[in-house]
Amino acid sequence: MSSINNSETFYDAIVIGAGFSGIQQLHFLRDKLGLKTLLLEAGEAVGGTWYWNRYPGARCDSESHTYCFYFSEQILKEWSWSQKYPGQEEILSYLNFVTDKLELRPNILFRTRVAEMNYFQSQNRWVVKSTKGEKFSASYVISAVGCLSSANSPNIKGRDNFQGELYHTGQWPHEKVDFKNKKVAVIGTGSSGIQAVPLIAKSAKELTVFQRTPNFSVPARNADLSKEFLSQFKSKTSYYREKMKAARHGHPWQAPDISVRETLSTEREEILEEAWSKGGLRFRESFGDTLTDLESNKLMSDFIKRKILEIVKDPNKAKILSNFDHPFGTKRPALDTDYFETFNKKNVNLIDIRQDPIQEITNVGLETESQKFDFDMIIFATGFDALTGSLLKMEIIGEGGRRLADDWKDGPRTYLGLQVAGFPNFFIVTGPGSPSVLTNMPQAIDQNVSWITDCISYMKENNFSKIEPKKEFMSDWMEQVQKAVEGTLFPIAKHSWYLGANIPGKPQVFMPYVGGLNQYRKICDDVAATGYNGFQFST
Ligand code: N01
Repeated sequence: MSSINNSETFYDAIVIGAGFSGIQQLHFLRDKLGLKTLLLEAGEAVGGTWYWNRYPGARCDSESHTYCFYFSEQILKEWSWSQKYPGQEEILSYLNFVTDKLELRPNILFRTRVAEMNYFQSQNRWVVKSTKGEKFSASYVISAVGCLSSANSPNIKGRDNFQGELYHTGQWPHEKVDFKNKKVAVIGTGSSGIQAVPLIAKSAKELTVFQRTPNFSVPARNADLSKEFLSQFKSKTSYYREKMKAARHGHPWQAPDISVRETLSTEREEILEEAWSKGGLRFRESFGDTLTDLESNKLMSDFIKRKILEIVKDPNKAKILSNFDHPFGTKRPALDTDYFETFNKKNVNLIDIRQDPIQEITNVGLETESQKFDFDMIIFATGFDALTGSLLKMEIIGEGGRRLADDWKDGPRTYLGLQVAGFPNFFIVTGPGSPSVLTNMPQAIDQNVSWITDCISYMKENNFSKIEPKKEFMSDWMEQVQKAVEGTLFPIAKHSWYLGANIPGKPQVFMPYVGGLNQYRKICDDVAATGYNGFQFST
């Protein structure tokens, strides 16, 4: 176990991770509260998710003018997005622009992966240790490691024997990957696979997609942003800010209060056709009961299924792609550009691995139960150990030597997603039990970061040096998180990463709070307004 000694550098606060959360948290603690703050980042540069996910087609499916920081009018006005949905390179440029604008680099230590952190009760301090053995000490530690940052590379038999190129979308190389004249396999058809497949198919000699679960996807209909749009947006930032605050998902719109099944079929068809032609996440918000009423959801699902059957010419491929096993929206649906159309290309094959499971990876390719394939390249688009993966990769040791990994062996437990009993002065941005991945992330991040900053400011004003949640409030919050999901269709999707079901052996607990970011914000504000009800402070 680490011990505090004189060789450590002391800080007021340490932030871990330089994505959207870490950048905003460092800025707020350093510049609003005047804390001596250090940000530790494993990568060589800022960006988080957008630093690591460089696969072809990587793009955000929140609209760019909402997928950004709203805390600075100046930054909102100075930066101009080029397209409706921002691509990975542009988001990375934006995060570098903000980092430079706020002069954050002197407070960031790159190439520093946190291995371990220990809380020392006698000094009320955390000691954070990197994989290289450096030690840093601080009163507060804020995890900003992200919800989807620990890549899941399935341990398929023979994986290490493959002689060709092997990639994971979430750990994509910085050098250009060339698909020309190559036989390529993509395993996985979540958002990453669905974005990458059409682009890989353009230059690969042959592309074979291995699908386990058919995924819903709606056309993105990406487009360049006009000067008129950008100037109206910049003149109305408060309007967008308020709209996003009012919404359950942090986007600047609300689903109308109409039911899919109670709408006349002709009218329903018109609404859905129009939404499909406009594309984007708003399709899901065409009606108010898509995620709460099974019959309504089936009507939406059937509409998408019909679209796939219309687009994909080969009936066998069309059937594999549309044979849905879960209600629309209960696993994260994707936005795409020509995903289903790509299966009409002669060089694109599709294998249903529920019917013909992958047996092993060989030195020259891959074998399913009934077929042998040769590949030059295999790409895992197999997602992440979501929400808890990156947190638990760090050994986090709290009061009295308790390990976070032990406390969470049956699933994560937090109060409001923000703190864990027994781990004083340790905060999590977009932690399990908060709305996080169900929202437009920068908005959820802004709420969490602002709340944490206000809380630390409150502690300073009141001369408190230690905060942690009361156990009974944490249990009560966990019950509320489970109750919120019981009123929805989410539990029907048994194989979802929201539940941890994509990781063998991971406890299956629905992790995000589905009650809505607007409702969650109100709960957090009420807690703060009542002197942080449910938390205990000491001096
Ligand atoms: O990962 P996923 P992702 N053998 O977990 C399959 C965000 N994101 O990287 O569904 C074979 O969704 C798995 O199958 P199944 C977004 O929140 C956002 O695509 O588990 N297959 C699935 O098909 C998103 O939801 C953006 O049966 C295996 C796929 O791999 C989240 O990140 C872009 C397997 C994994 O899909 C994750 O997306 C990209 C195995 N052993 C990502 N294990 C945008 O904003 C898993 N699979 C646009």
